[in-house]
Amino acid sequence: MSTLDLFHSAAPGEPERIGPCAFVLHGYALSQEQALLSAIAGIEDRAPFRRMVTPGGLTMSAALTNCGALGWTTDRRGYLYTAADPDSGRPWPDMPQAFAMLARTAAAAAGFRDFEPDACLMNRYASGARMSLHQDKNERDFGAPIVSVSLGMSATFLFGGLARSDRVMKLLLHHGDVVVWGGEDRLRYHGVLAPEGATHPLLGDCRINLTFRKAG
Ligand code: MD3
Ligand code: FE
Repeated sequence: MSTLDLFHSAAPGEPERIGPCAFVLHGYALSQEQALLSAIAGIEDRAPFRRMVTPGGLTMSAALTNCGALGWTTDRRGYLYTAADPDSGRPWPDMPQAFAMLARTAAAAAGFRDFEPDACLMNRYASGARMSLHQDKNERDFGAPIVSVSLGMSATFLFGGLARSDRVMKLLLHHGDVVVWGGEDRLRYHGVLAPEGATHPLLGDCRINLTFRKAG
């Protein structure tokens, strides 16, 4: 079977398997788009999107913010989760009910029961912004899955293997798609190319991605 066949093997509405423990739920968040967008607006008010500087001194092209008990940030020591927003000194905004519910039901639909995320990292990609290949390793427990929700413009997601040099597969993610990664796929290298295609009627010329994690 070719790589492309793998991406079209699911029946409509079925989770599409893209790895041993990784699934795409096409359009899973669509029915929640209004609730999600108004929740994002509320979070942005309290904790604006900002572009982080990596420990190596490079400014990331995507802008980020967080909600939930813990938020992912950078400082001179490296990457870390903190309870407070370093820009304001205040706790990160609470995780909205609509976020927590979506993450939990999507995880369950992909076979991961009782997912209780304590962190939601929100990435905003303006045109040209991207995220290069990396692993997500700052969470305490790799046993919990990661749930990702794509909103706005489409973008090509890259997923590789457990070594940076492993072959990378590509998957175009659209507004409303949800991806769930767990088990042996949890530590795969991954990245995302700049937003592509038409601007989005609700979000304009950007893509927003929510990633739910159990970080603490
Ligand atoms: C696969 N974000 O924030 S989400 C990140 O589209 C990040 O904003 C990308 O990578 C984005 O760290 C990709 C999908 C995703 C998130 C975490 C993963 C895929 C993953 C962890 C392991 C394997
Ligand atoms: Fe990541």
